[in-house]
Parts: sequence; structure tokens; C-alpha cells
Amino acid sequence: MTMLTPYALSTDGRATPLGIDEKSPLLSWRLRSDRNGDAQTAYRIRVTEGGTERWDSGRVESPENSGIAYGGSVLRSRARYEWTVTVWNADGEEAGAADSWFETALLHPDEWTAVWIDRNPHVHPPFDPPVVDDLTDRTRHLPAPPHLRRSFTLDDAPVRARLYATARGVYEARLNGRKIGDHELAPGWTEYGTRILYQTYDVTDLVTASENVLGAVVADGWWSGFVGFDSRHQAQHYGAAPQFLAQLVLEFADGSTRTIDTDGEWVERPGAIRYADLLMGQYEDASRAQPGWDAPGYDANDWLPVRVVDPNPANLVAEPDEPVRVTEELHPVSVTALGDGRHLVDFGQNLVGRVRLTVRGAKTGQRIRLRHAEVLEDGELYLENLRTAEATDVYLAAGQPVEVFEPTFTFHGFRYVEVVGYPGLLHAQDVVGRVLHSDTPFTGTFECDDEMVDQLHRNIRWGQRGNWVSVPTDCPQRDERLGWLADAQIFAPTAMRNADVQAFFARWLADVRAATTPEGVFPDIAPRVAMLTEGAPAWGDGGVIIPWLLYRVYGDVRTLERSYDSMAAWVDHVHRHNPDLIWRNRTGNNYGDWLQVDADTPRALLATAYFAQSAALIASAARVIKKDAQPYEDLHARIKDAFIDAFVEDDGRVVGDTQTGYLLALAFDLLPSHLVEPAFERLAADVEKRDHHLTTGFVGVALLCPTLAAHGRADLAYALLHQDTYPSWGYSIVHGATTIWERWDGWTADRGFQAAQMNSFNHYSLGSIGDWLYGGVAGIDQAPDSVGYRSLVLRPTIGGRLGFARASQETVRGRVASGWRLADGEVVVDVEIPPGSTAELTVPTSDPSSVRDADGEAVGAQLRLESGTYRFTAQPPTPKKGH
Ligand code: RAM
Repeated sequence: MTMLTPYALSTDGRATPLGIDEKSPLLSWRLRSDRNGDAQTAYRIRVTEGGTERWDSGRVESPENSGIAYGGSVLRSRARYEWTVTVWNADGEEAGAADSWFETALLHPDEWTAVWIDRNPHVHPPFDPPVVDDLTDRTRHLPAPPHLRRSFTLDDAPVRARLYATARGVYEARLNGRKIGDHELAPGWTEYGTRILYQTYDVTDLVTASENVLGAVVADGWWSGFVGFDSRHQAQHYGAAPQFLAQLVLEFADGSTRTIDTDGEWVERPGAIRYADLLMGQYEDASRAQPGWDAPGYDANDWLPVRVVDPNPANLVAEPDEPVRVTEELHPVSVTALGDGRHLVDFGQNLVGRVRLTVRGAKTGQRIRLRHAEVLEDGELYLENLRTAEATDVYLAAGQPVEVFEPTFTFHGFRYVEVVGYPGLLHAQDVVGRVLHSDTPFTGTFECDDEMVDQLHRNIRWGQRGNWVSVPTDCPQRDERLGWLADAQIFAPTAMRNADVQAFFARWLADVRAATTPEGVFPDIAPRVAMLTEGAPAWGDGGVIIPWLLYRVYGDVRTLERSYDSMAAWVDHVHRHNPDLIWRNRTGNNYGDWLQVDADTPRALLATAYFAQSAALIASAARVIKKDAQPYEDLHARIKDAFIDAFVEDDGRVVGDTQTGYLLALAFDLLPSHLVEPAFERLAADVEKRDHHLTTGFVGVALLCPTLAAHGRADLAYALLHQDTYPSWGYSIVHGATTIWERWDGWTADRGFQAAQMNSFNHYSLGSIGDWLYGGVAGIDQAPDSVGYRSLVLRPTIGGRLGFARASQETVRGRVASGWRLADGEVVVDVEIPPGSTAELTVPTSDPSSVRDADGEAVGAQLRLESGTYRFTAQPPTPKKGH
């Protein structure tokens, strides 16, 4: 028997963070136990630093196991804190314990002695290496990423060494010939004018008692490279050239410290990389590499002094979430020699990252070009939908027998790669797809016995991975890749099922707050670039919805507190400009139910529904953080009345008569109770009338299956899930999709590709049905007033073609699982409830008296369960109408 045991300890949502700068970090653990009915009744946390006790919570009688604020003596900078938690079980007996640690980074701004440096444009020719003939107009003027270095000599090796580093741009730090850490595209993209993240690395093992070389390569990235689609600002949204900042702190056995900072002592020169740009790609001339430049013994006499560009390292924030990393390598499913010296590589999966190419037997200067595309047209790369993103990497070989090329400061969204100029035959083992994304732990699982539904779930996961590159983006391939708030809020419930995204969203929400317009209202995108300013309905509302979801799913009160003022400011702003409570003014770009199918929901209806929901969420948030909820409760009630007056007819018809209109009215609870049923009947009739097809765009799609199922028509939800003619999820899958398409008609048999100006094959918004796979099909949900899955509602939904379905999630309490299987005329339901949680389980059956527990006892179809694992069998429900 395993007793009640804490596991997966975390500090501020991360396992063992090396550099945090919160004054009072939040400590959390999850719980497991072999005993049904177990629960934590008390905990004790002890924190030590260097063997000295810093905090002892004492025994706290509490079921809380997440978000416990550190309450000890003031944290010191650059210190390691070890912590242990002990828990008491349901009987009040002392049970398991576990430990973890965190380290603080630089907690006080005045501890920064390093300064921002860059290549000195006055002593350095701007384009060195010189312009290469085959550059395009877009890339010709991109400067080469500077290599920066500083040599220093030590008499003793340090006992502890930490590097704090960041860039205005993207950087790779190097020490004594090795890459430091496993970050990609650090420091990531934030609202740079207000906050730049810095990374903390443990480099103790890399520093030696002799000459050492600290170096970095710094490229444009989001700082000065191409970002988004606004050609007026292409290249250089934030600055003209990348800069670097680093502080290496060495601690010696005798207690002394020494710091190596970026300063005027550093020297620089370009290396092999001619240019590197997130959208355009990377161009490398291997013959220009400087072997050993980042290692001791290298002669750097001809390097030039850097420029101190900014002595003031302000706005630095310790990286609070997992960085972008390479998380997987894929091998091609095929490599085809096209006969004209070109090869076509197919990874069989639309992925985000880049290719590592092993080059064998190339001549010096041999030019190898890689172009990337998501789809093919007539056997060739389809590039039009990338718009101005060139997504092209070029390698000029050094002439070695074996060379390896992998671009470092770019990423592409692609399934296919065309390789031109490869010497001889390209073999599959020499091409590796390196998958990168923000490394949020993927802890959710879903599976069933229908291949198309499983593929849908895989497509959703791949969409989440590829589109989370530092910020939640809309798409990873074209000249856009922006942090659209609507896409993020619509997909957030699904994202929170698939992965632990608390720290990721909490960090990005700080950028959302920082990106508010001069009037203090949420934008369409964060970080805020391009011409887009004020948020549209359902777009700006993302700034209200996501903090609320973080609270509901993870119990994240801190983010709710930090977001509250801006959430309220948003709703106040809408209210101020729409005193009659119908949101018609100040609607920004007013996208409506974006990319719907011939069913344009009236925009004022959609907007007002969101206005109502946001007001309600602020009232709920106010109750949580003990503010006055009344004004927003009243406001919500009045908006609801106005909504009914303006948009709901006496017979339950919602103006516009679109699926999304009904879905908003129903899911956001905006109907008088006597019209709920009539309105729902109209929705159901619309789905049936269209022969089980949807018309919803981004805004309506997430609500579709859950709403149909909640009103007793799971049969219709399943019919849509299994649909494979246009428009449907299945249609894209039948036509080979391995990610979620931006548009239902991204490609159709009748019309071919949609307009190239806007046709991404990796956009996650329409994948927001993922939430229903976990919550509806497998049946994992929580009660309306539950936080962090404390009160589960388990309601497995049998239907469609499925013979079984199961899902699991690592919640903040511990593991939750729910699944069902049809076998021998019975349904078998298996559930798992973490310690301390309870569940209301509804066993799907046509006959409640047939439900038996594992001991064969009749228990009825409605069960209230304590924590633990359970199995029930019953007579399955009789299939409904459609299926
Ligand atoms: C597109 C983006 C995004 C959407 C906006 C309105 O350009 O791809 O998905 O939110 O437009």
C-alpha cells in the first residue's frame, strides 16, 4: 500500500527553478494514495537555506496542496532553498513527505552590474561578411549576428557558478566551447518595452581554474528581425540591432565571489552566420566559421571592441516559466530524389522547428538550400500561404567530409522540405526534424478506438505544441505568428487539459497587461506589434477569460489578483462607450465569428454576449479576491436584459439564427429560462437541417459539442465529431491534415486551396473541441463552483462510433482519470479521483438499477465518490436519434 504521498513538487509552477525573483514564491505538490477515501488533512512545510532553517510552517490543518505562499524570512538573492513537505492523511496520521528546491536569482535591481553591449557600428562595416549574390531584397540588408566573447583567467575553480543572461534579440550563450543550457530562442518574446526575461544557468561544471571564455551569438529575433505582417515595421520593431547582457557570478570555496559582466572589455566579430531571421530563415557560410572562438587558447586579436549601448539594465524579470526547447526529433517518412538535383523530404507531420542536415562530401562553398512548406501542390512545395516569410535556410559548405547544419535562430512551420544542392543522394538518416516549442509539460492523455477521433486529438496536440513558441501564437509558418488573444482564450480550456500551462499563461498574461493600449484596454495581440491596437469583442476579452480559467483550473489566485484591475478596466471601458449595454461602439476590428461558414452571427449580438460574460467573470473574480462584486453582478444582469430585448424573440429565436448565436446565448446563460428549450431546439434543428454540419467560426466552435451534449443531444455532438464531409474536423483529416487548419475550407476538393493571403494549416482555434474530448467524451469535468478539480463531475458520454474512450489529466490535486468501454453488452466505467477531491459520477446507462460496483453491488447511476479508483458496470444507454 502506498500511503498518502506528495509528488511533483513545484515552486511557482516549475519543478526546480534555478532563478526566481518572486518575493514570496508559491509552493505546490500533488497527492497520490492507494487508499480510497484518502485526503490530506494537514501539511507542514520546512525550508532551509545552507542548512539553516528559513521557514517552518508548523502543522497547518488544511487540505490545500497548491499555491502555498512561502512565509519565511526574506529571501536572499542567488541562494538555494531546499524545502520539504510532510502531509497528514484522512485519519490524521502523519503520512508521506517529499522534497524539492528552488533558487533565487537577482532580487534587487541594483545587483545588476552588467551593461547592454552590441557590435559597434562605427568601427565595424555594417555588412560583413559582404553581401552574397543570392540574397533576396528582404534579407540582403540583414546584418550578421555578432559573436561576442570575453576571456578571463581563474586561479581556482568556483564551487558555484551562475550565469544570468539575456538579449534584446535572441541569443545562445557559450562557455569554454560548449552551449550553455538547452534553451532555444532565449530570452523569448515579451512586451520588451516593459519587461525582458533573463535566464539563469548553472555553469559550475563548465568553469575551470585556468583561462575561460564566455561567449554569445546574438541574432535579431523578435527584437530587430521580421515580426508579424506589418510591412511598415518589418525588421526592427523594437531596436536596430541585437544586444546582449550577462552577469556570471562565481563563488569560491573561501567565500569570495567574482563577477564577469558584459562591459566594454568584450570583443566581437561575425562568424559563419550571414543572417538569421525568425521568418526569413538562416544563411550560413561554414567557411567563415571561427573554430574555437568560444574556447580558451583562441587568438582574438583581430576582434573589435563592443559598444556599451545602454548602461542601464532595467526591466529585467527572471524567466518564470519553461523556455522553448527542442522536445522531439522526427525522421522523414520519405526522401524523394526529384531527378534535377533536388530532394523532397516528407516528415509525415506538420511540425514546428527546423531541420538538422548532415552533409557528406560537399565541396567548399557548395550551396545547399532548404525551403519549407506545410503542404504540396502538384508534388511541389506550396509556398504562397507563407506570404512574405521566406522560410529558407542556406548552407555554404566548408568542404569537410562530414558537416552538420542546423539553424539556431529561426523556426519554420512545415511538413515538407525541398533540399537543393545536396551533394549526391540524400539519405533519410541525414535529415532530422527538430521539434521545438515552449516546453510546458504535456500531462493529459486521451484515446479512443476511432482512428479519426484519435487523429483529431493528435492534430490538436501538435497544434498546441507548434503554436506555443514563447507566446501563444495563431500560426507558426507565415509572416504573422502573433499572440492573438482570441485564439488563446478559445483554445485555453483545451490547452489546460493537454498540458500544465499555468506558468506559461501566467507569464504571457503579464505581457497582455503590459500591452494594454494607451487608454488602458486590452489589445488584439500581445506582445503588441503591428497596427493592431484596441481589442475586438472576444479578442480583448481574452484578458478577462484566461486569468479566470487559470484560477478555475489551477487555483491561481495570484494571477487573478494581478490581472484584476486590467480586467475591470476592460469591462468599464466597454461599458463607458456603450451605455445602452449593447456593445456597438469601440469594437476594434470587430472580427465577429471569425471564419464561420456562411452563417454570419450579428456582431452586436456576439459582442454583447462577451460583454455579459466578462462582466460576470469580473464579479466572480471580485468575490475570490474580496473586492466588491456587486457592481459587476448588477451590470451582468442588466446586460443580460438588454441582450434579451435586443436579440431574443418571444419564440426563442435568436436574431441571425446562426449556430454561434444560439451557442453564445445558451452557453453564456443569456436566455430567460422559458426560452432555453425553444432556443436549443432551433440550434439542434439547424445542425440537423445541415445534415450534421457546423457553421461555427472561432468564437462558436468551442461551445458546439459541449452545449449540444449538455442539453441532451450528445448524439448530435458525436455526429459532428464523426462528420467527414465539408465542413467538419473530419474533412481535414480525410484530406491528410496532421494539424488543425485555420479554415474549414483551407483546401476543398471543389475549390482547391483557399486564398493564399490567409490559409494556415496549423492554427489551433478550431481545435478547441479538444476540451470536449476530455470533458464530454471521457467525462472529466468539475462542478461550477469547484476550483482546481476539488469537486469533480464525471459524466462519461457514450455515443457515436466509439467502443471505448478514456482520458487522464494531472491536475493540481493529482491524477484524474475517466473512461468507459463497451464489452459483452455492458458498459464498464473506470474512474480515478485524487486524494482530497470528491466526484459526482453519472454512470451512462439505460437502467440505473443495473449499475454495479466492483463487488457486484447495485449502487445506482448517480454516485458520490471520495478519492480513489473505482470500476462500475451497467447496461449501456440505448442509442439516441442520429446514431
Ligand atoms: C488572423 C489570425 C488570427 C485571428 C485574426 C483575427 O490573421 O491568424 O488567428 O485571430 O486574424
